[in-house]
Amino acid sequence: GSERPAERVHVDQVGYLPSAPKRAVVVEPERSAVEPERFAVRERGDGRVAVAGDCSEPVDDTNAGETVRRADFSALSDPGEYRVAVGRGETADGGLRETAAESVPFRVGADVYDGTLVDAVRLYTLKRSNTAIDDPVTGLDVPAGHAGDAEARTYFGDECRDEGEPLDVSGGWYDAGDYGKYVPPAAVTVGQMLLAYERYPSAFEAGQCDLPVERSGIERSPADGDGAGESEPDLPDLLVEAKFELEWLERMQRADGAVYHKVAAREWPAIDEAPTDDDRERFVYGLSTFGTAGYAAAMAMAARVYADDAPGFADRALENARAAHDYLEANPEPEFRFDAGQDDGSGPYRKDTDREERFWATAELLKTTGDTRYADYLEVRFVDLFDAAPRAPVWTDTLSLGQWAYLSADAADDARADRLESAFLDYADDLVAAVEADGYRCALDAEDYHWASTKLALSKGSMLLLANAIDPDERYVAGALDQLHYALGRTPTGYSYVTGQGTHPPRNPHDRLVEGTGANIPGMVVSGANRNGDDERLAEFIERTDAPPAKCYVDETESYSANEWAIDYTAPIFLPLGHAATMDDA
Ligand code: 9MR
Repeated sequence: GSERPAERVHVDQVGYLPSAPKRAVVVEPERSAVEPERFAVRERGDGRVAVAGDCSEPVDDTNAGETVRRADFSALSDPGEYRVAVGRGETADGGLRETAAESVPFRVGADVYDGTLVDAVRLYTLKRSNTAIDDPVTGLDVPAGHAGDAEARTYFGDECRDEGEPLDVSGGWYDAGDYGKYVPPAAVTVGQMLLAYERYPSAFEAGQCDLPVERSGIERSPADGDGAGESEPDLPDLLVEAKFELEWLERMQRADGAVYHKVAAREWPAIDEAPTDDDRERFVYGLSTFGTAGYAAAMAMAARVYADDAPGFADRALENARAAHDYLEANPEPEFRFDAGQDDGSGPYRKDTDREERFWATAELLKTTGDTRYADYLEVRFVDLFDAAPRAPVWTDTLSLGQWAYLSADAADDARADRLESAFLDYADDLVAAVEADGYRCALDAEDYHWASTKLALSKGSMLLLANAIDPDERYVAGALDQLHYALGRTPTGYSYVTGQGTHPPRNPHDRLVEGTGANIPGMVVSGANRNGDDERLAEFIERTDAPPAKCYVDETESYSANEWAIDYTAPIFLPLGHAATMDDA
């Protein structure tokens, strides 16, 4: 366990961009303390007052169960390190006569999130399965684990399904705090990475992260087909890492185009087992049309994104995507093939419908190829989804990734694309209103504080940046950055929900690689506040403290429903970080 932060003045604990709005959230004291009527932002070194003013009137924040004020210090644009103090009265230098509380230190600078971006990309490298890692930055030093992934068997009940030779499903990232590898979150994670790259290519460079691995990933033999052995010196690190996952994904595809569901063992490893301690046999389980569709979407995106720097790989990705889509066309009913016992030692990632994922797959293929057969498939099967209200993408629902792909495709029908653009703007306008009404400017409503709420806040923020690409509006950008500020520590709990970022990051993530090696791995977006208390430790905390939704969080290793990371939790941070990295460019 650990002490909970006692901060009363909440800031983005990493910091703010010079040109962006800057706000602190100030918790109103319950009784007879000094009222936080005014604020003063002081330089950390000499205490000089850089900017001061009045706090807003108090407002109730029901999600946090608090009354809060805001201190708006957007006028501050000089790079430096600061704290925000709040209190009463005014001194000659503009400071406070009585100080009630002060924030943790934070930075202002154009490069303020560069370290977060680097940590977020490197995190995936450190989570590579079947890969020896010796990382001078974090000290993580692990030999390759789970060697059996190179010849895994398909599994069904007590029997191994006879699908011919054992499969090589090596590579890819461990999903989360466990060592499973699952197709649906992999597809949406790669999708969000590639989307961030497509929107903000200049934010992601080759060599920016000093990846502690060969940039070409697991050695492929020429027999692996197009692109094997390609040298890609110019490939940005983000794309190097996404490619590593894509290469695993393609190993999960069957000859008929369908994609298996996951690679996992029949029981969970203990929380302190390093990868090499876990010698349980792992199997290839299940198969689904929703996972096959997500796969097709990610591969179709890869065919565009890698076309210049890794053309052989891009060609192969397109073939993979088309083959998956052919399977879907031949199998129009949703299928989730469940192998008996497949969830005994791994997460379910189950979804029995697949329309949102099919829509995404087909729209990406249309965008990449311009082939009218994909436009026809959408018209015939999914005409209703063109007019469905946009929703923040998550692994259970990729509708709006598909809507975005469609509206930005050259081959789109103009009238449909226009309607979709308006729908994105309507979504953004509503979300901005909700953000502005929330005490912490968090995009989550009361019901959203469920498992992986931090991810949802970032995903909602990402939607604002897509709207901003349609019709630039500084409220959209501010609202998106507000979700980054939330993830980085301007929260009701006082925690940053990203490991290694800020003064009060999660220090006890539910993570086998961390527990098994003792390493600190920065860049992990943890689940965060979860009012449903889906594990014993968190449930006990909620019961004992009667915590409001936004405070249902514990920084405890045991709490897998509040304090675990997963690949798809960090994924939606790349759009806001990409925007931030390019915002103060001349
Ligand atoms: O992120 C997943 C979340 O949306 C689900 O509600 C939850 C319960 O099914 O599972 C989460 O995913 C976990 C996965 O099943 C296994 N690896 C760890 C993932 C993060 O907790």
